[in-house]
Amino acid sequence: MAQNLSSSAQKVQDALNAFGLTCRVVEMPQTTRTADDAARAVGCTVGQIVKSLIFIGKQSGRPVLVATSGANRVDKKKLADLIGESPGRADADFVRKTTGYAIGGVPPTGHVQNITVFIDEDLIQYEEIWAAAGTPRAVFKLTPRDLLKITGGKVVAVK
Ligand code: 5CA
Repeated sequence: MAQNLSSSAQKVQDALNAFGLTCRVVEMPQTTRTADDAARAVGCTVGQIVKSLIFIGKQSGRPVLVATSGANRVDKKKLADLIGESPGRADADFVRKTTGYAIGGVPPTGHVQNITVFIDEDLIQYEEIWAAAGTPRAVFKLTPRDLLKITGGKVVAVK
């Protein structure tokens, strides 16, 4: 049975549909705000959670999204080499303005503007991974191949 999704979660579902994926956004009774929360809620390992972390190019002011395994931290020096400038951590306002979603629910796709995406190579090993879907309770299950498709992201070493 399809759920009645909140409007932010529905936007993500619409984006997934537009890519031709059959993934279904689910809104959980429990919080999925952090990677640990999400892993607990869906019953997977924290490494299988896709953290959609927003950075800002310090010179250009451009947003960059790093789809990071929930088990990892992004090494800013490695990210700097990838984007050709120093990355800063985005604040909550910048995240909302560039993605259209609040921290804790930022999905890897379906943003209000086009955002360059890098994908943590550690996510590729899993058969199934889970990503946020617009709200701090909404998630969807996908494959690493799906993640590449919906982000156009480049798989990189960033931890
Ligand atoms: N729904 C979960 C799992 S999919 C989720 O969105 N996890 S997340 O890691 O992608 O988003 C939470 C991240 O937002 C935290 O790891 C943290 O890096 C970042 N964050 C939390 N609070 C702030 C803040 N005040 N300013 C900037 N970034 C923040």
